[in-house]
Order: sequence, then C-alpha cells, then structure tokens
Amino acid sequence: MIPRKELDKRVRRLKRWMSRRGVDYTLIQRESNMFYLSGTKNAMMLVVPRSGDPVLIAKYAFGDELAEQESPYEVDVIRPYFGLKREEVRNPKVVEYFAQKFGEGTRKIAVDFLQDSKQIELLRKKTRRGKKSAAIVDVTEQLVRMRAVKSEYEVQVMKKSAEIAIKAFENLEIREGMTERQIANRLIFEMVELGASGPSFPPIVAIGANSFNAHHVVTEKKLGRDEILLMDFGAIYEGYCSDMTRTMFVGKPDEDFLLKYDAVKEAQERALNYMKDGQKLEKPDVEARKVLHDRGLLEYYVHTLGHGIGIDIHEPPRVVVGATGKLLEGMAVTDEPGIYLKGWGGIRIEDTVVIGKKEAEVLTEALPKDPLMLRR
Ligand SMILES: [Mn+2]
Repeated sequence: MIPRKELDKRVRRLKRWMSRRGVDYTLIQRESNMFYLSGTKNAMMLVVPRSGDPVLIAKYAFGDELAEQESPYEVDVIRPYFGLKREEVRNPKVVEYFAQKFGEGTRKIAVDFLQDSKQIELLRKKTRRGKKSAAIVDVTEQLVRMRAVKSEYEVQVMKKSAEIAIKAFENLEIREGMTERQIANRLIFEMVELGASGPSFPPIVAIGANSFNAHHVVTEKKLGRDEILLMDFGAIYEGYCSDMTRTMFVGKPDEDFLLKYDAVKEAQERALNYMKDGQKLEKPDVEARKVLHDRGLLEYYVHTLGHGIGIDIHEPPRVVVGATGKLLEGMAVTDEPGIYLKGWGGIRIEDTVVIGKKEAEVLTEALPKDPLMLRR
C-alpha cells in the first residue's frame, strides 16, 4: 500500500499543474499512472478535480472491492444492469458516467488516453453544451516528468525490490544439467517466497550462444560445462520493479571471454562515473561506447545504455547517445551495456541506480559481478 501522505503529495503536484493550465479535471486510465496517483490499478478511471479529493470510478465486481482496499480515495461504482430485454440494458461507458456526474460547467479536461479516439469522441459529445465541448489536453508528459524523479519512499521500495531479487538469486542452487526454464522458474518461485508479487518481467536465462539474443526467451537448453550463463531478472515489490543482469561462465573460460567480459565491465563502470545530477542524459552512454570502441567491440553494442525504471520496468528517460535533456537527482535508471556476437553469445552487465547530487547509488550492488561466481 502506498501511504496516503505520499499519494497526497503526488496529487497536490498534479493539481498545481492543473491550476497553471486551467484544467478542471484530470482523467487517468493507464494502469501505472493510476497506481502512481491513487495506489490502485483496479479502477476503470481516476478522476482528479482541481480542488477536492480524487475519485476512482470502478466496476461492480470487477475491481471495486480491490480499489477500496488499496486506495485511500473514494471509490464510485458503476453497476451495469442487463435486464431481460435489449431495451433494459444499462451499461454506461466510464467517460459517459464521468460526464454525467462531473461534466456540468467543465471547460478543460486533461487525459492520459488521448490516442483512444472512441473514448475522446464520446467525452466530447457528452460534455457538449450548445455548440461547445470541453477542451481536451494530454497530461502524459507531466506524469512522465513527475514519475521520472523518485521520492524517498519510492527509492526505499525499489531497494527492497532489488534486495528480494538478489536474495532469490543467492538461494538458487544452479547446477549443470538444469534447463533455462528450470532456472527461471525457480528464480520466480524464490522471489515470490521472499515477498515479491511476481517477477518484473519473465526472467531471461540464456545458456551458451543463446545469450546472443538480448531478449532471449527461455528454452529447454541444459546448462553444460564451459558455457556462458546470462541472467537478466528483477522483482516487483509494492508495485515497483527492480532490474539487473549478470553474465557468468560455468567451467573454465578462455582468454577471449575474459577480455570481452572485462571490456563490458569497464564500460559499465565508466558509465556509472557520469551518472549524477545535471549530467547530460547521453553522456554515460557515450562514455561506455568509448571504452568498447577502444577495445574494438563497439559494433557489437547494439542497444541503449539504460532506461528509467519504477512502476513500469521501462520508463522514460532513455539513456543513450543522442538523447537530449539531463539526469536529475532522484531519477532511477539502469546501467546495462552489452555486446552480442552472432554464433558466439553475448555479455551484458546491468545495475539499477538512483541519481544523486555527486554520484549514483547502486541499488543492485550486493549482487556479485564475478563471472566465475558459480565455480565451486
Ligand atoms: Mn533493463
């Protein structure tokens, strides 16, 4: 449960934005935005008025009870009635319900579902007074800005999310002969046992040449001797994600693997040195790329250095060469350079970090970065 004080702070900030823009109501339907502002994903819509408390509109028997349990805000319930004949069916759309209840005198509405042309058309129609409908504007960018910078509460929860995933990894007894699927399933089981509501995405467990595939989906491939094992995983705790990747070698690695591993590790460390408040968003990625360039491996680094993380596993900003804007204190982003050589495999090392005034705090620091850690 997100504490009421924390939610009120977020809502107040949104209301200040609404006041500046002359917005009467903000309507939220995207799950992660709704959770951010109300503590629940289980309503159909969150209504934030410029003054007064937010109201959730939920559907009878389809989330209303959960919304009441999870959010401190009032829950208004739409209850459909189907009757026995077509004429008796009453099943109002949520925007219709909003317009009926709050629409009177509403001149400007902000929404996070502007792309949904059917709903927007209906909202226009239902707020029409004479020839004029309420103006509808997008709130998405404002929410992106708010969500990118984490509060102290959010950092604490994300730390715990990382701790759970790391402990789950430590509890695994990875042995030769285990399949990618078995390792992934056990990891999920351990995370849930430790208090996670689930994994933040299906864990990537890639053995040998499968590690070439940056978004590999687990197979029945068995862990053998002298092979790469790449694991990319995270947990969800209290609605917040963690994300981390380690590349290991089971058996005795050759010089080639160790040189490549060292290059990626150095790139990741170099990037971290540039992750601080006020730094250009693209800088850490450019620095990581310089390291791989000097090692003759730049052509194999084919993705972004990192992404924002929080309620969603991938959130703005993207940390990549060419990105505009700056890193800000409180932003949570990943630092995950990788190289991928077809037919050989891939190496990626990933940490989740929180940007500070002078340096970043690494939330996934407790997970060892020794590629030989499975050797006993
Ligand atoms: Mn990631």
